[in-house]
Amino acid sequence: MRRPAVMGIVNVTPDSFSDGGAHLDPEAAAAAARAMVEAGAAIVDVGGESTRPGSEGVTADEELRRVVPMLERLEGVPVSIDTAKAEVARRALALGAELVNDVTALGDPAMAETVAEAGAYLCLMHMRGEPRTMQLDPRYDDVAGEVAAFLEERLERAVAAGIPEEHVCLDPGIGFGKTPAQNFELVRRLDVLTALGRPVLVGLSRKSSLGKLFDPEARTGTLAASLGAAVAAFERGASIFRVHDVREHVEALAAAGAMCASS
Ligand code: HH2
Repeated sequence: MRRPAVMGIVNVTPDSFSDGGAHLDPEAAAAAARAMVEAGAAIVDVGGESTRPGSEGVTADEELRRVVPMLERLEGVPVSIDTAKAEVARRALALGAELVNDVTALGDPAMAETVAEAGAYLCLMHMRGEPRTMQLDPRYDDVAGEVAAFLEERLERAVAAGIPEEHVCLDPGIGFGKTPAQNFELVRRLDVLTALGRPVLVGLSRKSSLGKLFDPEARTGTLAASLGAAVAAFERGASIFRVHDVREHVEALAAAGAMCASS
């Protein structure tokens, strides 16, 4: 039986699209992370820079100022660091993080070496362009094929830098330079990504594509829509789910998993 794993999201940022400002106190952020593990999260993804459409990004110093006080309070909690900067990844790994969630898939030339040296895990995510401009009329001839080709090339790069292939998972990057229709096509054709032989992580939680099913102006999706999307992705082969609402996803995916189980 394929067991779905849930990655809980804790953004230590003032401006993340959904939980921005909710976790600025490091003690409260650490408590939220521990509660996610108690609710069934396999790992907690800590982020200090919003990548929402239109965002400008922050310096490494500012990112470290946000995440380090929280990471120092997370002993015993499995942690992933959501960063595109090797400098931030290095510090987080030294503080016990086990996985680097890189939304630029090795955009920083020092990232692969940093992950390899630490013997850490790595999530490679596809993004078209950069957050500031990525939603300005994204076009693809074949979105699933192009995303898969990009991730395959970055996976080869990671392995060439000394990261064991078994340490890498792949993510189509829902909402990162894609229209709602392109996001849904990526989930519908997830087999093109699972064919690369690595676990596929998806981040559909509360994303605006889900909200836009009901309201064209929506900036976030509802919990119910997030659960439906996660189950659909699970049925198409995704195995790791990056979510804000951990307990609800653990329960929904356990139910979906029980019905997929072979006896
Ligand atoms: N989505 C976001 C951030 N990091 N990482 C992966 N691997 N996959 C995703 O889909 C993904 C991600 C955006 O969501 P969030 O962290 O909630 O918001 P923000 O970027 O505004 O902080």
